[in-house]
Amino acid sequence: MSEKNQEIIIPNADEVAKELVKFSESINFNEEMFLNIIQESIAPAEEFFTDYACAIMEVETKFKVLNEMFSLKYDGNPIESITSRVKGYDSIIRKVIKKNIPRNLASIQENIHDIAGVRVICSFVDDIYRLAKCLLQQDDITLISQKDYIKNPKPSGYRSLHLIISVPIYLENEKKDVKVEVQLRTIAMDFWASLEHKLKYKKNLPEEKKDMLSQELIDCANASAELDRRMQNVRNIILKGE
Ligand code: 0O2
Repeated sequence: MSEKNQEIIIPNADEVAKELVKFSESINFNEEMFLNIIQESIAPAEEFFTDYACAIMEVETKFKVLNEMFSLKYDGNPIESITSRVKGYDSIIRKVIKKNIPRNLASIQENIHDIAGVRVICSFVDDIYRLAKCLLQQDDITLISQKDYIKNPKPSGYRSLHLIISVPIYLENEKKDVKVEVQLRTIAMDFWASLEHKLKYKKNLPEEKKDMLSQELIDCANASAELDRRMQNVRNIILKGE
């Protein structure tokens, strides 16, 4: 996912357009035929990605509003940072192949739920559940599925709360419901996940070293879960003493 406050990146259609220009020149297309191809193939793809970028804006705004509201009520911001991304063409294609789903935009929309991703980083575990509850009780949000990898961590040690939601976006003459994956995690969970992600994509490490690091990361995940629990306890005591 992108850095804090970075612009949402919509996968770029420039490369596809360049290939199309080359192709049209090689078979002597006229301008009108070329524009038709652009209209028929690139425009729907751009619209597809723009819908997800708009849905991200809606969800980010909802979290920013909740952050402001909580900071007034509880004297502190529950959200440390929000990062978002629209999945790139390459990862979408990899998922289409992995899931063996039909290769068209409608099927991708239906079957791939994390094309729009919003990651919300909190200091404390309690804030994760409080924010998720507030988001889900908003009447324009529909919960499609929820995976609680905090209560039930993955064997790798991965912890986060995942929500797949549907949010409406309002366009010129229509309303569309768009799916967004929201990942809520603490700073410690995020620190762990980014390091583990690096190990996953490290290709040139010998197998035994990978196994040793995976085990080390499981131990780190347990230590970071314990740290989250202790920090939450300290905070609870401070709040009670007020
Ligand atoms: P990226 O680049 O992070 O977007 P599916 O989403 O359909 O493939 P599933 O099982 O429903 O499958 O997804 P899951 O495992 O609930 O959540 C997928 C996302 O969670 C991943 O996205 C990661 O962001 C994160 N995640 C899940 N497990 C791990 C893990 O063990 N380590 C780390 N570091 N992250 C994890 P993607 O698609 O992998 O990519």
